[in-house]
Amino acid sequence: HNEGAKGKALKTVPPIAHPTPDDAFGVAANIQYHAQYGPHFSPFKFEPEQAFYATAESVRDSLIQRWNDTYAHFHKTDPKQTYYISMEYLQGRALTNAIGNLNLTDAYGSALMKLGYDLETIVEQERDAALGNGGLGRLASCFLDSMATLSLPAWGYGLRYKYGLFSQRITKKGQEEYAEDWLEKFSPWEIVRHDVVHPVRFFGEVQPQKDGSRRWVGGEVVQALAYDIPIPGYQTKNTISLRVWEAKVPPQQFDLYAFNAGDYVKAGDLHAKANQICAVLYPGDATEEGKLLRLKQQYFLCSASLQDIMARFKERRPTKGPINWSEFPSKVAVQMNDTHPTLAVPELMRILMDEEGLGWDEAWAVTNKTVAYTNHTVLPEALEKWSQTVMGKLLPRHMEIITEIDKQFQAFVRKTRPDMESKIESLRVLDNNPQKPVVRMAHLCVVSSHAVNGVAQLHSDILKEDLFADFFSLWPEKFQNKTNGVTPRRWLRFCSPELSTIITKWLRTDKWVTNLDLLTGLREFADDKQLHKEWAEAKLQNKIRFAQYLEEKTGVKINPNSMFDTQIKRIHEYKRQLLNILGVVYRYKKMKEMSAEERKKVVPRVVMLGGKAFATYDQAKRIVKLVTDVGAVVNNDPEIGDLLKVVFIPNYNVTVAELAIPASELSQHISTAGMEASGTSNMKFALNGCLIIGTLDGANVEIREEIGEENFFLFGARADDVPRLRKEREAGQFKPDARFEEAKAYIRTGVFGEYDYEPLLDSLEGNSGYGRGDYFLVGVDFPSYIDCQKEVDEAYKDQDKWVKMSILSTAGSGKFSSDRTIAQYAKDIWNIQECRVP
Ligand code: GPQ
Repeated sequence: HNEGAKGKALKTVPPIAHPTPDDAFGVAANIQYHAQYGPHFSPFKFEPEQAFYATAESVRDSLIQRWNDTYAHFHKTDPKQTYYISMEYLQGRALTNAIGNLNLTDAYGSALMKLGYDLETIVEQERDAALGNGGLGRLASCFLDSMATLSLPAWGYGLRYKYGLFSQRITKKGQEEYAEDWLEKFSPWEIVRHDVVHPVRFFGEVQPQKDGSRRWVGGEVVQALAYDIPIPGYQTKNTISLRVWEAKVPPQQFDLYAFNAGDYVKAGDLHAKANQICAVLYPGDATEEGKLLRLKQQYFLCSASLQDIMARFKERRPTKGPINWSEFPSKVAVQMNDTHPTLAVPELMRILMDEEGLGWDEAWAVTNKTVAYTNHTVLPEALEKWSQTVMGKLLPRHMEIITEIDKQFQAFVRKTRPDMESKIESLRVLDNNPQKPVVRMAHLCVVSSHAVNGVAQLHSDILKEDLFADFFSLWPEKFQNKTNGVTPRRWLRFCSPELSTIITKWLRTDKWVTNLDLLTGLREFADDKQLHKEWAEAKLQNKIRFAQYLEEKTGVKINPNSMFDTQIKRIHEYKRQLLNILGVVYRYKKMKEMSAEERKKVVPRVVMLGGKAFATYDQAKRIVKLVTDVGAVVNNDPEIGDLLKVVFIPNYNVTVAELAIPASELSQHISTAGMEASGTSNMKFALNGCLIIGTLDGANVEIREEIGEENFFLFGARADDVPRLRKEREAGQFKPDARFEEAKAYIRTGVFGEYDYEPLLDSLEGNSGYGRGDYFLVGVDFPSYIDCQKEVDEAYKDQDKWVKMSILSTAGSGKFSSDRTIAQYAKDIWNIQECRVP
């Protein structure tokens, strides 16, 4: 099944030479080879797109060689391995990162020159692999980069969605969604493994066996086919794999008789069903069909991945004698990225019991020592609950196992903690509410895992004190914190080469790329005039580049000498883009009321917002519409000119982030305190010397600690105060600030157009029909937000001070490397060690 497959092995002959950093001719020849002999395009054309594919295929040769060496080494040394299971990966583009990690950037740059191209043109041909929604998916991708760079024995498992996250177009109507066919031509990075296939069953029934065991039979069986995407580490030969599954049915299941009888639909029925599984990332789940499909996806991922893990484990055992399953947790760690892959738990139990013949207790001990769970949200609507009926139909054997876990959990509490009897109902894995009996996936995760972690200190504290407080009292030792991080390769070294060069020059080393704590060395030069000059120059270059991009995409011309103020993330009410735009509306109104003299003192600002709204999330879509409508008026107001611009950045994705973040000077992370589990773009902005205006939420708390409170623009209610403030708001005890009323009233006058904003504005009222009566406390935080924005303007007027704060932001960002996060997972949860290819 796997890299160490038994059977006839390839005889080794001396390997072909691969390009070295100083061999631009070799690289050029290799690119040319792929352009001429590749199976995808006409051989004598060399348009940019074709040049990209040939370049990527050439890079892939080097990756495959390293991949093979890495897995041969893992196979030989047989270390404990981590398997990161995630429904989402937001990989973005791969070319710059791959040649950067392989130290071949210059070689490819000059090779392409010889072939008549500059590297940038070629890089821009690549489509983003957007197999994720937002922070959770991007985190998984940063983690893979760090696991490879730290030379850890690890794999990522995911799904090969045909259509990734939709692409967004902004029209007069607001956001429109289009399918994102990232595989339209093909992806040059993936390698299909026709020899790695696992059967996955749906529906069917459970048959009791004579020996008392149980067996799941019948139903529909689809095949999971593996595709590997190589993940190169930085300055290590280690190249690991993101293995994504595609659903297939064997050709025998194509009903040729039905086809020849003219029933084409019936003939291809099973194929069509299989194709649905990996068709789209996050199918809309408003319908029962949508819900069922999402559950199928989750099980498909878990089952294929666990079978694969099992096969590898067995392959590495001695051939003689029975397998000692108690060894399994010393060879395998499974990390569940939120509750989406929870079915890994009953699937591992099923395989161990029904296929390998273990008893319940033995299987449970193995499972518990193997799996761990990361929670990424406390929002009640995001905590997955599956209908027991649907689960029982689709996965009858798993429903039995889940029911048994629920039963044993109750017995465990009664036995060990009789004082908690009254809590049992609310803690159970099954919620047997007769109206709608469901499985609580988060409870299943907590009960089954040996470790449960949050993604920032504040969030992990909330898990222990609030969301999972009773579980914490049962198993205090399970709960941990692992503050998120981001890869410094993609998010500084490669996205801002200008700033990177300066950092390397002043620190006199480039070791910060793998040891981000070294950035503290910049503090020593925070007042140095020469560094200030270089720093500001690099920022300006990045601003000019992004301004050109924006003008191309939106037609809005922005002045690179204005303050670049950015909020980019998924559009969600709790993230409070509405607070931002209401602040802009207030600013605009005040500017309209100023005399020409007063206006001269205004700090010119470009406020940019970007992000996708889930297709059926109406309030989020209205927010997008409001931003674009405000922009249309403000940007064309001759009285205002360059003093204020409001731009909606269309189709926000990883590639856009790589341009926007290095260009930003202020970024907004302004969620209602207690609601953003961590945030990760806050870390990317701080790392790039962008100042933050933010609430004490998620990782903002730790960022502020690290960079110094004097370098962070803080406002708003604290997480501890939120419940009380909500109660007061509900009880009508909240007195809105006049400025908040003024901003809302201004929109209601119709200056920004006739679109019906009432549902949005009404959600901010105390006793709202829409939303939950300003549940997100926009009105409560508005005055402190406006005051804080004034401080921002004042600080910006003193450019020396601003640049110093910017340098200190970067200097204090060392903690937020995903290398640090992954090292902590490896040590505290996975118990795995470095396994470096010699
Ligand atoms: N997050 Cl549960 C997502 O992006 N998607 C999800 O489905 C869930 C969480 C985010 C979370 O909102 C951010 O605060 C985190 O920084 C991010 O996960 C990574 O932990």
